Amino acid sequence: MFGKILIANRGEIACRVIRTARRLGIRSVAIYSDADRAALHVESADEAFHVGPSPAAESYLAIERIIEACRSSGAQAVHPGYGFLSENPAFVEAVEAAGLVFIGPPASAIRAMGLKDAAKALMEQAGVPVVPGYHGDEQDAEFLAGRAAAIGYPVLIKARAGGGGKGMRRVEGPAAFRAALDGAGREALAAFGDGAVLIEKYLAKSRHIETQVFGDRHGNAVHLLERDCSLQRRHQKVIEEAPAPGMPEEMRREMGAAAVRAAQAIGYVGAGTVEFIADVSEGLRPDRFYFMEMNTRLQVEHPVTEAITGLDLVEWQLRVAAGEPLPLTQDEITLSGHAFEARVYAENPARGFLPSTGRLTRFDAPGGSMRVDSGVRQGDEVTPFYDPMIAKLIVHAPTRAEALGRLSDALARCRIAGVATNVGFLGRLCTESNFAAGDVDTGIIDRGLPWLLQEPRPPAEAIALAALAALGHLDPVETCEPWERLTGWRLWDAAPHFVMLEQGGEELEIPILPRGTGMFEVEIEERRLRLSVLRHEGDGDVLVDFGPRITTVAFTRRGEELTIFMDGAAYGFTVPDPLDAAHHEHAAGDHVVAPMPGRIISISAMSGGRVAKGEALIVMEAMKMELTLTAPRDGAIGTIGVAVGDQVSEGATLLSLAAKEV
Ligand code: MV4
Repeated sequence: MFGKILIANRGEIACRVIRTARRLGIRSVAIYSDADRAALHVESADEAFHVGPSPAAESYLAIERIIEACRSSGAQAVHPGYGFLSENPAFVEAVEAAGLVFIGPPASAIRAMGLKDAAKALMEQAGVPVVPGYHGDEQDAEFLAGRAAAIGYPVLIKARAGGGGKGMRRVEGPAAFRAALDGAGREALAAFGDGAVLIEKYLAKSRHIETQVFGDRHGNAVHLLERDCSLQRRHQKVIEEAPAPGMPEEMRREMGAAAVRAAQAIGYVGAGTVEFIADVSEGLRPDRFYFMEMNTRLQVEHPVTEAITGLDLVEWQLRVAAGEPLPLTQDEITLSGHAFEARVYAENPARGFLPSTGRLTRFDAPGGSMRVDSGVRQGDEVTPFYDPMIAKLIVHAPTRAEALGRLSDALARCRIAGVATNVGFLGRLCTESNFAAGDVDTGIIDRGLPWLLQEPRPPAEAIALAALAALGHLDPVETCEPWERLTGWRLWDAAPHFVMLEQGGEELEIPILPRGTGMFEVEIEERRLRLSVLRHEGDGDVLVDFGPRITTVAFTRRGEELTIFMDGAAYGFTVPDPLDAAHHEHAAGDHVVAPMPGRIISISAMSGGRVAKGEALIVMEAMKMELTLTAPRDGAIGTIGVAVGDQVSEGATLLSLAAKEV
């Protein structure tokens, strides 16, 4: 076995590989770009080498710099992860030319699968079923139109160099064929520098089912069952599962055997995935699955296979690369339970899933029996340079229903702030009826998109908590001195504090009435909510009594951004900066707000009295300084919410001017 390996990747997959290397007593070397100097994968590895500037083309794709890092570190082998150089045969050759081992297939196997038309021809010869269609060299438009007619419409035109749906066109009938062909060819040429296409029968209702395969250097190959990746959006996988729901045992056997034949046909070594498309217009049938392509790397979704087989696929990769035979025979590989993986992304579903960058001001993934594969930690920055995946949540349970329940629960307990995420979207997807029933197909997300994108409006309870958090009432109280805790509370009558919040483009002004230690009344849309803060559990978690319901909520505040986590949802609010409010008349509007926590020293305003803009109204002591708060505009004094001697928190409304006379 190797003594030291270099991981030519970053993020969660680099961390994933490092974990297994460490367990096997193999030292790990990370590489990093400028943006990743303090990244988790750098910290996790035994050593780390800089390979270049932040853009991947100058760092994680810079073959020479990476080979140089291998030499400097003395690594004996290179794990490519997924993406970046993982399926680049020139990289494999460079690694091998440097006298190192590539932890993956031979360059020849990658090349054999690189062009879809050649791969399909090869697979057909190997007895692997392929979608009825044309995948030859002839590209004459007349000729291709003839083939399309022979296949029977609808047909799908695909780029032979393609993948990810680029250069793909569905054609309903002969009249539309020429235009679609020209479009697909142009797109393929632009994307891959190769305009050649192939034509397939279009399968109207399909599933994406893929088989995990492994080969060793001794001519053995096995499969590790299948995954269903039908839940995709724009050819990006969203939730994957294993095994494929409803898969008949006979079909599993046939698909597995076909995948092994595919691997053997190209002399495959290491971890690979054979992607099939299953025609499910009449349900899953053993004779209705077809080879699509082979991914010659470890895939993002490999953990669901690990969950149901109990195997460590990275360990297998390392053993095979070191020349050991496959650890198990086909008979020894068994299926146990059901697993799901959800990909949590920093992206904004409401804005067309636009990647969201920024600092992860909060990142709490659920613990317990859950597997969370991540390459970032709280406080890290999600940059525009790389894939914005934050984490993969992987659950495993005896049955599909239980596993889906766990996934749903895990998503509900995810607390992420600082960037937009797809967590709510994933949570709703878990409740989609066809998916929940195991009746999946590749169209589920597109058909459900309108409601999957519906972010719920915050309930009154969440707005109330946001208002309390804005005033600091959800912060842990440091002192045990009861009088110090009675912010704004007076025996004879409670003085309301007004909190300004912004939510979903709306401005809210929320009155809060302190009702004693940790007790408040909050008025929202004419409704008075009574609630008590019972306990601070640390890190923003608070136990709240809404009477009769008690629930744990959480909040994160950074600058003006406030997130309330409640009942499995995250609600974002903006709290206008009180410092701005006090100093900028446009923001101050009708209120005098405490710019920081402190004590009221004197009040020169009188209820009903007229004041001029800039006139001193309240003096408070804050951080051992005296602050004079002035009238934000000309007008009459409305309510005075504080008394001399009151302790007030940052953002508390101290005084309001009467509404402007028109
Ligand atoms: C197809 C198909 C229907 N019929 N091929 C999408 C990406 C590329 N890997 C192949 N894709 C498809 N090929 C035939 N002959 C439907 C798709 C397809 C799809 C496949 C898997 C998962 C999601 C998908 C979403 C849209 C279309």
